[in-house]
Amino acid sequence: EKGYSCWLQYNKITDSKLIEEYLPYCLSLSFTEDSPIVRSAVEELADGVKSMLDKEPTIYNYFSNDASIILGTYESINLSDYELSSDLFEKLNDESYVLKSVNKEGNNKILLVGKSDKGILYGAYHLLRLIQTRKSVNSLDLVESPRNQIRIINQWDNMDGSVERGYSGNSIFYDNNQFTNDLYRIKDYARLLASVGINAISINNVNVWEIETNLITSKFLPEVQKVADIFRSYGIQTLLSINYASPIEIGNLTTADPLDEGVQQWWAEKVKEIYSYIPDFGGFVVKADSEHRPGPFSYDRDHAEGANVLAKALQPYNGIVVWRCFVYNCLQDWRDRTTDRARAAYDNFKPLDGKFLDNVILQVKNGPMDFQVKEPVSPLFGAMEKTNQMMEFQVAQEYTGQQKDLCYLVPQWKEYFDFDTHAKGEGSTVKTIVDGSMYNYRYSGVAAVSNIGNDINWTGNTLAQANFYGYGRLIWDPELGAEEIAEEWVQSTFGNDPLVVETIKGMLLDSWNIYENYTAPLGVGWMINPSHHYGPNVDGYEYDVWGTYHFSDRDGVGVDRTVETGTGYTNQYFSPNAEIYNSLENCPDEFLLFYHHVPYTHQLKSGETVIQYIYNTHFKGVEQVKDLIDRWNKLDGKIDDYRFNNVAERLQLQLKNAVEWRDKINTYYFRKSGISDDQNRTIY
Ligand code: BDP
Repeated sequence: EKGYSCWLQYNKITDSKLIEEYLPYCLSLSFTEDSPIVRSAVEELADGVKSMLDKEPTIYNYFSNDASIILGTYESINLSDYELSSDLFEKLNDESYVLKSVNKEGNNKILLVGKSDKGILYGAYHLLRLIQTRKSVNSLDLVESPRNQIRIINQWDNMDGSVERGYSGNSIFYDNNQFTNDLYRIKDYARLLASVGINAISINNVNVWEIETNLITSKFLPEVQKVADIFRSYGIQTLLSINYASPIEIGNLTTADPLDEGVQQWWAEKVKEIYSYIPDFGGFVVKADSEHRPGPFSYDRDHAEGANVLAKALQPYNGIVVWRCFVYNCLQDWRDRTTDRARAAYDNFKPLDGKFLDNVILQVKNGPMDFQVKEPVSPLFGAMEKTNQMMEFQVAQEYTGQQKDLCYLVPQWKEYFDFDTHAKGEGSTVKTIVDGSMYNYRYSGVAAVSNIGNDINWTGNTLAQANFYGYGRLIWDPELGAEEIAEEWVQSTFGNDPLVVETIKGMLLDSWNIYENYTAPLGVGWMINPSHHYGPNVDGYEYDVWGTYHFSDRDGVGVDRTVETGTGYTNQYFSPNAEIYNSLENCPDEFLLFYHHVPYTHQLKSGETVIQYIYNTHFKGVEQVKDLIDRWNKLDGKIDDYRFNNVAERLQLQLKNAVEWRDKINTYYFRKSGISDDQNRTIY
């Protein structure tokens, strides 16, 4: 095993007690209606059962009372036979399902009823997960619905085969400016995505270069269609990132002005053409007026005007525009210390609330900066009552160790979800905004940048699969615990040996904090090498036009974002968050340097000074990485060599990285501050 199957291992069960329990339920399978999605569910169940129980189930493609697994939609199954009523299903959404164990005339059966075929597929994966994690299936009585409507993954794949911020090989979609022929791998990717509930994918980078601009032309649409056909049979809608200047670049127009009639007409026809290939096409993902990408600003139009021209074209087909809010001035003058990149998304978008058509959804990064190891939640969440929003996470570990260093991100994502914005008083958590319930958004959900590539194990570091898995599971149900998700993932991926499960789970759960310990302290962010974003670089961004500084000098460190003396960013939050962050006294330590510039001797709530905290965490972080290595080494021989070595090698790289961070950060602050470590440890 090299990690290719990820969490869909379906390893043979050897415990005879378990076989005794599962086997009677898995002898045969009957499906009451047919569709490509139902076929995917049946195929997965049959393969999983055969592999785990060594018994190929008999398959009936009609209703058979004899079958031990019966699956169908609520309209095709005689619900009353199983003490179910259609009232229940009327209240559920299209992706919901019921899993129920029943005993009919002395025979154990499992009933899997979907509201639609998508529900059946998700239920099939659920059942397989239960068996993989050795849960009892004797008294199942589950009703499941995803909490978030759009659950999308964004590929940052370029057609030359490279992946922007990819740390696991090249693209599985493209090579040499063509689509790859390996449709099997794309199908396996669809299986992985569907197994954790992902229902949409954008298949090209948000930065759309010349060649990818042609994805929406007849040159490539037949290929996009093939990919979309595969994803469709796993309940996944396909979207494309587009170039805002397409009317000029591929349409021979002289403008891309969204208010120009010729441009509007052009988009309408273009969209019609796309739907002739892909009737359930999802829509466009757009990065406009950001980091040198074209957009409506060139024509003095705002983002709403920019997005609406696309939305209008997509409306007749129920397509959506996913408009990204990662907009800031990346050419700010580094001598201008008043520009605050953190303010940008809110300043640009908040004034436009209510101006977007209702098939536009704003995709907002979790924090105001850019996927740092620690940054507060974006103040845009809650601030736009009349505009659909979704949250963007980054599963790819761009700033969190690039899949060399271990960093399990589910705990971080949970913090964002659980954050109380107070937008409508106490309890206005981010998760109730992004799931659409707080403001009744027509479209809502969560997006994330994918971390996969064509490495044999998909994610470079095998343990980084946990982030892919965890992303899907958490956005399906934000109430799941980070530990629960980690445990499921380890069991499905590495089996059920308690030592293996406890060790890997523990490593995952500790990893985010460890990474934070040896990198940028107390929320200050950005002390990373510019451009490739791996390893420490204390003053790199100080002299970089892209902005973001930590303002360290001989007297202190941190960014003053207060209203009185700083950038005023704190005011973008609702009360009482605004006042809490604005106050040096009340600001939580974890974000202290994000909001305040303080002397090195400033005392944290723990009693430690800032400078001593920096030294302590950086020494500690390295020790913790050594400890991770020891913990992993205990698994030698307990898991297969390939995956063992894959992780062991990366842990060594992590150690090297942590040592470099420790030494550079500690030395830097020692020299800046002139204050010694109170334990006299070696600082260079
Ligand atoms: C940053 C990445 C850059 C992306 C950009 C984005 O460094 O490669 O293009 O985000 O999200 O994190 O558009």
